[in-house]
Amino acid sequence: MIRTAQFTISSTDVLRSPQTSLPEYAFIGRSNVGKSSLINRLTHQPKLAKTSQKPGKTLLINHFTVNAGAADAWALVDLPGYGFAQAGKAQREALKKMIERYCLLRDQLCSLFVLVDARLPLQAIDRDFMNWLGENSIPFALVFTKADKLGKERLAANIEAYKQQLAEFWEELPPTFITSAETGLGCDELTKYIEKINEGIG
Ligand SMILES: Nc1nc2c(ncn2[C@@H]2O[C@H](COP(=O)(O)OP(=O)(O)O)[C@@H](O)[C@H]2O)c(=O)[nH]1
Ligand SMILES: [Mg+2]
Repeated sequence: MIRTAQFTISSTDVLRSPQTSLPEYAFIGRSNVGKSSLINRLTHQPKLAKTSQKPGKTLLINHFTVNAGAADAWALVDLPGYGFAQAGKAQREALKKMIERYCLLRDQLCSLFVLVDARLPLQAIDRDFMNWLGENSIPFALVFTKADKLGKERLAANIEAYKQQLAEFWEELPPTFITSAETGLGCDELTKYIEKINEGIG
């Protein structure tokens, strides 16, 4: 159960991230895929993470604490979106470095959630990033977003096609979740997944 959630701090580098031992989960994906919206829906706080219709707004590592002070507390992170085309090359490179350093050096990171738009086929940038995670043994789950924008059959067909694309170069698929920040679809499953990992650690 997510009872409370609060903003902790923003940081520009993993070494400036809060020094806590809470199990941590981070949301990542392309700009505008719905990272902040899903965090808000999960935590039942519509204004916790800043959302925007304009992509490329989050340039910091934003830290949140769930159930602060309780035995079942954990940390949630909203990472900057990758591959924002309109950002300059230097900014894209800096963000890439920030993201990679966080993934590689954040010891308490239990799992990343890689968010992808349920309406789109596998995008090269997501494929490359997930391959990079695999090569570096960084655990992650795949989260399809904006499921409400598709009809039931279309959604099922898209997800199936997406998984088949992944299966072309992976032997094993990561855990997957189908979500909507609009309707709350998949949020209970995501929360339960996190709690199960936390129980395994605690
Ligand atoms: N219909 C629908 N729109 C969504 C959903 N999630 C996000 N959006 C919209 O997509 C845009 C980008 O969302 P945001 O959470 O800021 O994306 P971020 O850049 O990945 O953090 C906003 O206009 C949101 O309202 C969803 O599940 N359903
Ligand atoms: Mg955002």
